[in-house]
Amino acid sequence: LILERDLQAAIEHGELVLFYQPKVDMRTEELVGMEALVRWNHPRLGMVPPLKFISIAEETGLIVPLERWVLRTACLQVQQWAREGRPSVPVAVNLSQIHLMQTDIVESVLATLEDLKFDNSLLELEVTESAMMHNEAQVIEVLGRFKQAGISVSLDDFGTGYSSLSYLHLLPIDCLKIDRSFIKGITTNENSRAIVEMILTMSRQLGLHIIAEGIEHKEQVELLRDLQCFTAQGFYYSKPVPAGEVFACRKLSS
Ligand code: G
Ligand code: G
Ligand code: NA
Ligand code: MN
Repeated sequence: LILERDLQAAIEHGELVLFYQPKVDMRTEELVGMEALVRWNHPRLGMVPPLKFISIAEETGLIVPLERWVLRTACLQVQQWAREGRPSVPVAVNLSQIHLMQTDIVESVLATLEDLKFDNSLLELEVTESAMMHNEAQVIEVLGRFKQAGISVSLDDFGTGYSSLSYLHLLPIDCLKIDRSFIKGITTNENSRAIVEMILTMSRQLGLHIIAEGIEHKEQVELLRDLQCFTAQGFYYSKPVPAGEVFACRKLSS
């Protein structure tokens, strides 16, 4: 059982760590980005996955200091990779709805980037489709200010949030991440495939980039390439790995 005070202490005592999952160009197998995913390296329990503590963090408000730590740490890591001569690709961090709704969210993120002298164009924010549906007007305003500052925004888990397609074109976003539940059946299930094709057509019409999440098989890669979808994230290329292993992944060509 994870308690609020344990999590508070974990944030303060440096027990959180970031893993990174590559985003890959399926044509060239080049690394084109990565997503930072938090874990809790618990002294007794070992590596605790985020599903075990994100909801507690959200219920207690600890998600705000937690994600501030994630942002700062991911940016510092990108700068460290640059010093090591690694190709510079954007890093994505997840923003919980609770954090997104903080009145000073834009100022807070921009202050961190300024403090680190971080290149804004190397940051992506991932916001879930369900977070968008609350306080639509406020979300549009906040995301618009991020976009203005050169930070890109992706709609995560797309297709699971029952969002109204009629206002998708109003959202200041750059990219849709197709939820892995649709990718899972893409080569075996007519309906999954139809949904993915529909999302691809729509995203082209709206000028949005697309990432296919949860790619696990070569057949999925081949089908998606045929459908002109070229960016992927999934176990087929790499699971989320510690910072030291991202560029060691043999499957990737960069
Ligand atoms: O890494 P893994 O696949 O176990 O992640 C499980 C879930 O935890 C995913 O939905 C992921 O988006 C979420 N998650 C990981 N890091 C963060 C974070 O920093 N903030 C939020 N809100 N969710 C995160
Ligand atoms: O979109 P979200 O932030 O929820 O996604 C991150 C989560 O998805 C992480 O927990 C990661 O481990 C998981 N994930 C990433 N790629 C795959 C995959 O190919 N298959 C499955 N089952 N899970 C994946
Ligand atoms: Na995400
Ligand atoms: Mn997702």
